[in-house]
Amino acid sequence: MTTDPATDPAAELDLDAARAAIAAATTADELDELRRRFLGKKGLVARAKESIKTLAPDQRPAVGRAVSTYSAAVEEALGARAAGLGPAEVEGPSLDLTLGGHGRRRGHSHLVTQCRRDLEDVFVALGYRVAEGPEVESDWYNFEALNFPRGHPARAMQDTLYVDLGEPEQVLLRTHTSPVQIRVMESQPPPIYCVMPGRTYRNETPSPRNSPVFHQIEGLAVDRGLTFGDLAGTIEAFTSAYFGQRVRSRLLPSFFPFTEPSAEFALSCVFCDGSGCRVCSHTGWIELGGCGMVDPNVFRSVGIDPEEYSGFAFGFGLERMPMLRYGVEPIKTFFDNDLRFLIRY
Ligand code: 2U9
Repeated sequence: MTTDPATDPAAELDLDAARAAIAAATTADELDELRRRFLGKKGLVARAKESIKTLAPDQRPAVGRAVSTYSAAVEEALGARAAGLGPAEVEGPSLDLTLGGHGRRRGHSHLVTQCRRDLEDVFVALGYRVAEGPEVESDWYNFEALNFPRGHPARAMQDTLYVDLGEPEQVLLRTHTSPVQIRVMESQPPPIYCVMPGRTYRNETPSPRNSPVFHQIEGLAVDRGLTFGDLAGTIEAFTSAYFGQRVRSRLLPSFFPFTEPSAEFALSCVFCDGSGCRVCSHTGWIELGGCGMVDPNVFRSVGIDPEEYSGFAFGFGLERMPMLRYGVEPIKTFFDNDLRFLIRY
């Protein structure tokens, strides 16, 4: 970057230098040290984020995006180098005859947690806040308030795990993070710009490609004058911040009870750059999640006037992001706790 370090906190983030240092690392310990230097609590990225607050508000989004892009690229370089070291070097020498005195390998966050934090950073740089809510929910927050009336066929698509508490089928494990959006809208007036990451549950038999527990992240924006164009631009912004500028996004019509109009969004294939390969079934696109304009019925259920405000929302499975970025598959890998996976990422 060529900007002035005195005025631009992203200016000292030199990606070429970071990549060179990572490429020169020959052991897992060296990589750990570099991860701390670049991405640690007191690392370069953390310091740059801290100083974004000192900038003029109109400068923050651009600098925030630059910091997120740098952080994603460093993360990718660290992952690629760890993969390049191979299991023997990552796990240390296969025959170690030294006695005593070994430091313990320091643990690190699970890949899902890393991804969640990376995405939170991307959205915070876009001006969003992060909200959380309970995993045990009521029928009202999980379905009714989201325009899924009793008996609505869309309820059957979300195989629900009910909790044996109170009235039958009134308490459940949330099937999506959308109930948090209802709670946020109930607790504060617009404007709202919020993301909701968290664990979700479906009544699925565990298999390599299906997990009854998975993670979602959803976003909600409610303000005067928001349009479908704002939604499309937001999807383009966060997908390119996470995957890099080469990745493009597209929307196709769909249906969800809580949004109208609704769309599915897809990324240009990160493996073949959109030219068509086995992973994208030769379409050039990989489907990621759903989105749409908040349905007026949803606004009415939380007391927001749909004549005055409009809003958009989007949601996708969190595991899909590192699956695409690092080629991790199947989804079961995230929940097996296999040390070879946990150490590598
Ligand atoms: C409110 C209003 C609108 C959030 C949305 C989707 C579409 C969606 C799934 C994709 C894959 C989750 O992980 S997944 O199963 N999500 O398709 N989510 S629109 O819309 C909302 C949410 C809350 C009040």
